[in-house]
Order: sequence, then structure tokens, then C-alpha cells
Amino acid sequence: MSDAISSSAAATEKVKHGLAAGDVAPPSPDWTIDQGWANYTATEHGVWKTLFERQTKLLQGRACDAFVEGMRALPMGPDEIPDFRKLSDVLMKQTGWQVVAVPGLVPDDVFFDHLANRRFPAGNFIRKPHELDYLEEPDVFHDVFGHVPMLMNPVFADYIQAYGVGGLRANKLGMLKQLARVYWYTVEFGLVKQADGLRIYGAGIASSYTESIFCLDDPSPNRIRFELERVMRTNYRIDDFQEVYWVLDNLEELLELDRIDFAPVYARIESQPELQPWDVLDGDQVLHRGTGTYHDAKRRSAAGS
Ligand code: HBI
Ligand code: FE
Repeated sequence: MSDAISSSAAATEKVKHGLAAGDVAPPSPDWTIDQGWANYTATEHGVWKTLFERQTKLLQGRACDAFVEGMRALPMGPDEIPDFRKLSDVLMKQTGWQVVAVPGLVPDDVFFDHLANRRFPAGNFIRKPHELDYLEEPDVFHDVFGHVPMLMNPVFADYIQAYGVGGLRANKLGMLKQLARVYWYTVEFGLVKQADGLRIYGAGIASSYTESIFCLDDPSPNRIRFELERVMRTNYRIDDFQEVYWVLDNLEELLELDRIDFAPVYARIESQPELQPWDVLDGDQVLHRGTGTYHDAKRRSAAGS
């Protein structure tokens, strides 16, 4: 099972669950809490170490240069769960971002407001030793190991802020579903071309052992050139590996989000059919046409044939 994170509908229930499970103080108006760094147990630091070492080794030659450089410059290593204050000190100097602790998924408007103000909300809890490869809501390994290195990159730092601003506007225009797809297929599951081949920049992949392999090496998924409006029209799956990965030529392409005029884009999209993750259109620049083997087999077994 991939490190996919379900969102929205079940968010309130999951946040409650997170509070109970994490035994943390009630959230403030902006949902932030103290990280409670001193309260982590040796077992919890141990889970971090296991995940960190496994993933760092795997990501060599798989993560993009920006991810590797960001990781190298941050006070983050195998020995302990990072202290958000120390991360924020370094991030603030580099790109003006901070990491703030939250108990789990937070409501969309709260999430966007944090991003629009260059605060990244990170879960302060960590998965249990027996569930290393599965999580229902973003924990500290996904949020900090997966997301924070890219926040050290100036272009990506601006992009996530623009997503927060765009999210607040999309919410008002009733187009959140379409904008959330952009986040999903870029910030969480994006790939980028480098001179030495395709590389991972999405945090949902970078924090997942199995999907870090699947997204680059498996013949099953489609790999298609990123196109903003195409992505806005395409559904995604939260329960398994992605069936399609969208590939950037470079990270600068993401800044298109900062430049777009949302109203006309949303008007265009609304007049066009919604697309499924397995669809390939005539206009798509297909880098790898997937065999579909992986998801077809799952669909067959689900249909019982
Ligand atoms: N809350 N903590 C947290 N992390 C997320 O990634 C997150 C969230 N709330 C809402 C949300 N993501 C998404 O539903 C939006 O990007 C649409
Ligand atoms: Fe995430």
C-alpha cells in the first residue's frame, strides 16, 4: 500500500482520531500546537531512524537535486525526529518558511491560510512500528522528510505559497476539487526531468518506500508531460499507487500557478469533461505509455473474475 493520504471528507474524524491517539492539547484557532519534542519516546525516534535510513538510501539517484540539496542543508538526520524550531531557523533564513505543528489533517481554509503565509503545517506524531508503509493521515515522517526539503528551494517555496493563495480563492469559487488535483499531482506525486533522467520531487512519493520504486521503475503507470489545465481535469486515487505521473521539464514551470487568472481557467475547465487517471488524450505528450498491468490486475480481482 502506498503512502497516499486520504483527505477532506473524513478529515474531521481523522483529526479527532489524531488528537486522541497523539494525546495532545486541544488546537488553537489556527490549529497549531506545540510539537512537544521532549515527549517523543525512544521507540518513536527509532521509527524515524528506520524510515530515514531506508528512504535516504533508496532516494539516491531517485530524488531530484533540489530535494537532495534541501535535505543536506537542513538540521535533519537519522538519529532523532527533527525539532521544528531548528528546522524553521534554517528555512526562515533560506526561503522565509516555517514549520508549525498540527495534530493531523486540518480544515482546508486553515491549511491554505498557513501556506499563504509561508507556514507549513506538519503532523507532530509518528506512525507505529508495525505500520511503516501505511498511513491514513500525514505524520511527521511524511510532512517533514517528504515536504520540508523542497521548501528550501526558492522556486518551490514560492509555488507552495501561491497554492495557498490560490486555494483560498478556489474555495470561494467552488473549484477546490480542481485545484487540489494540482497539489496532489505536483507537491505530492510530481516527477521532474533532469539531465540524468526522471527524478522524484513529490512528498507522497519521496516518503514512500514502495512508490519511490513504482513511480520510476514500473512499466504500468503512464508518465505524461505536466500541463496545468489537463491536471486540473484529472481525478486521482488516494488508496493506491498513482496510475499517472505528470512530469515537469523543470521546477520553474510550477510558477505558472502564480500567474494564472483563475476565473477564465476555471470557466474553461468546467465546460470540459472530467478525466480519469488512466485516460490518455491525443494532445498529451506521453513520455511513457503505461502497460496498465498493475491497476488492471487489481480491478480484475476486485470484479472477481
Ligand atoms: N492538513 N495537515 C494537513 N496536511 C495536508 O496536506 C492537508 C490538510 N488539510 C487539507 C488538505 N491537505 C487538502 O485537502 C488540501 O490541499 C485540498
Ligand atoms: Fe503531504
